[in-house]
Amino acid sequence: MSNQQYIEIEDQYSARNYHPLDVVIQRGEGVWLYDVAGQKYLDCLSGYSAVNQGHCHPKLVEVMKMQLEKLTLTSRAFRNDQFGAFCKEICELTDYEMVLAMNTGAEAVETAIKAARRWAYQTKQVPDNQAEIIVADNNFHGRTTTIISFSSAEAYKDQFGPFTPGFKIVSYGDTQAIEDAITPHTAAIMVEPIQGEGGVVIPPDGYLKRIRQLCDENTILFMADEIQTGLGRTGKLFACDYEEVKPDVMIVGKALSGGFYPVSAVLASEAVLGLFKPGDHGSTFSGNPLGMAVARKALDVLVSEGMIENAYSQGTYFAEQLNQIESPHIESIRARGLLIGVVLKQEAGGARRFCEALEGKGILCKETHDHIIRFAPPLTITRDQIDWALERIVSVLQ
Ligand code: IF1
Repeated sequence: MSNQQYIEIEDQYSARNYHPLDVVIQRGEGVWLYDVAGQKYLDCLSGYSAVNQGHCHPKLVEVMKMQLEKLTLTSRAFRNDQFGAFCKEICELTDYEMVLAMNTGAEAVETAIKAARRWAYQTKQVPDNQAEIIVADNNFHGRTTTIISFSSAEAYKDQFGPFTPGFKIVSYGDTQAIEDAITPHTAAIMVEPIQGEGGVVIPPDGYLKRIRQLCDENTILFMADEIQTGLGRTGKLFACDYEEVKPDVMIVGKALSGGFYPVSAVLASEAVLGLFKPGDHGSTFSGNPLGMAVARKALDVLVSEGMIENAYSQGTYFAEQLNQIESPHIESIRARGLLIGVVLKQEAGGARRFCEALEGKGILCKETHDHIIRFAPPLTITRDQIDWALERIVSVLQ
């Protein structure tokens, strides 16, 4: 079938809830993607940062194949030989006492919200049904109806009401706004340490440290959504590590399985996650042996193959080179590790057409918030591959 035929079938039978580039990918290997005509592309989106380990990492393929032929799902009504090992290994890696495994990022965010509310009522003695959670404007935490209830983007919530109460939206980066929003009913403050979808928005230095302080002073849970920024993307295990801040609740997903299988998780102390009693919460696929096996290996290769350090050094280089490009279209470069945003001037006519031009040169990336081009390649990218990309990026932006 031709590219066009694939597109026509998809457009006829699938809900049109995305506006994808017209590229039809068939195969992935490391940082490279190949379309149905065999055309090669450098992946600068990495499945929205789920493929940090690179496409079809051989060790992840091998582990998943082995598990696939043994056991894929028991439900957690029974135990399996992968689940406990995953829990132990992720808690040791991240220095948290406990973990609750889920599947998608949104489910992990919903789990964190339920944990914060349960903690507010049982530990902080907040009156029933009056727990409040403070979130930031321009946030992105997922697409469920509760999560879009506290989105500040009309497009994400328009005509999906009625909405879940109990959330306060304050301006991102502004700790005074957080302080002013705190009440005796505040259960938690939940933010992305860097707003990905918000346009790679990096908060002022000390933002996370101040939130940590406010939470300590007011007995509030600091919840960090590192589903996109976590697991090496910003050049450290977590973006919170840049300020040496440890949230009470750490939410991860995406690259937790290297993009092989939906695996997400909430990490916290026993004082928080211990409040879930049998039957309080769960999901059919949570903790399944297939997802656990590949997640264990995804975390292993992330660390053992130096991907986090590589993200730091290659991201620094990538951003330095982008900052040197003389282009009438570039407003600024926002970067932390391999989470990079090229902010275009309003008069540049929007980022979509630059992404389409880059596609024509063999680079796949995604615009965010109309005028920002996001570059987030797999963390395995090499200096040569970045130089290959820069050649093309320069020619398009100039
Ligand atoms: C889409 C955005 C990125 C996330 C953070 C939770 C979730 C996400 C910080 C939910 C998911 C994905 C969802 C995908 C596009 C993509 C995205 F543009 F939507 F915002 F990456 F920036 N917290 N982000 O980034 O995790 O339930 O998807 O597993 O919905 O279009 P999920």
